[in-house]
Amino acid sequence: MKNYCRDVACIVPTVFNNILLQKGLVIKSTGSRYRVLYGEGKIIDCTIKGKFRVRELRTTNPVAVGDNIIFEFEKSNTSGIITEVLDRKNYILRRSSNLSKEAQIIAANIDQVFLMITIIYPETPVEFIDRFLVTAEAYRVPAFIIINKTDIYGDEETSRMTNLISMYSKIGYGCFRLSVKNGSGIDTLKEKMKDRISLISGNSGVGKSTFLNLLNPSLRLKTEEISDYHKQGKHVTTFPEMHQMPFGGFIIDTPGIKGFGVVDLERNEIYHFFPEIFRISKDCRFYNCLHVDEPDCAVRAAVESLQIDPLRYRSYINIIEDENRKYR
Ligand SMILES: Nc1nc2c(ncn2[C@@H]2O[C@H](COP(=O)(O)OP(=O)(O)O)[C@@H](O)[C@H]2O)c(=O)[nH]1
Ligand SMILES: [Mg+2]
Ligand SMILES: [Zn+2]
Repeated sequence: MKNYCRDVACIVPTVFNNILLQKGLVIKSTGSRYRVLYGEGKIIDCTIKGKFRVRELRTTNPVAVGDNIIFEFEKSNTSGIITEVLDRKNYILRRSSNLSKEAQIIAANIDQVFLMITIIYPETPVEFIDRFLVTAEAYRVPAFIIINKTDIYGDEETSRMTNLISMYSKIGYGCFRLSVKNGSGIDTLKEKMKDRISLISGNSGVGKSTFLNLLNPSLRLKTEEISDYHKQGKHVTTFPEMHQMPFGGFIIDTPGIKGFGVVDLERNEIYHFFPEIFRISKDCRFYNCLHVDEPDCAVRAAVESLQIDPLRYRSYINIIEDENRKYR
């Protein structure tokens, strides 16, 4: 039991105006109630008092998992009131709904994000991976790819996996092969996640819950959740949960959350979030080149010569076109 609010001295409570103020870490949120970890592994349920706002941002939830907060005990001492949210090092958002300008904070103070994918059962499209990576880049959170279910891959799937790993490693994204089923690759990931706050995402069915259960058997998360599937498309408000790991650190699970919308991603800066495209874009003739049909575009030349993978370029174009649609 250590390291759970790293920068915050959780252990030492302060007395201010005769009120005992305590620092804590939000590990679960249901929208109005928050589960807070404080002291040496103690847990208390809290509500909030006052208004907490993220500057220049309309959020539907003032407090999210991963937040470091200050709370005071209610008279009974069995529950608490959050009075302050400490500065966030980062946070990940999604739009509350397609039409809304309001955003939900999914989680705060994340050290790293992992996208779990599978080559088959289900197949994860490259564009889905790229949208995730773009979001991580926009938030400046280090991103990694976990390829699960390696136990069922034959020659063809293994070769597709190897190609993906080679494509993403070349760009600079760390990739991990995993079989939750036979345990291969698990120790490397434990080492990577130890003492950090990690967020895991991925399509339904890739094995996230099974993975978390293996890392922390006391979680007993439901696997093969059909309900997740039915939630897709509907805007059901789900709140992610932060799970404590016995080897140190936390993993945030995002059930029912399909994608993280980057609020107000500018169309002309999307290529900044494709590191290999961004690097080459410096050689384009026009400083404001979008790499679509401009003359003397270094990016398109690099796609022709396969220096940039055409699959990645296609993801880029599709994301741009989506943004175009929004502005029409
Ligand atoms: N063959 C194989 N099946 C797996 C592996 N990991 C998970 N599964 C299976 O994949 C299905 C979906 O797993 P689940 O953890 O519910 O996926 P989630 O939707 O991402 O949480 C379950 O039937 C798991 O038993 C693996 O490494 N190999
Ligand atoms: Mg699940
Ligand atoms: Zn260009």
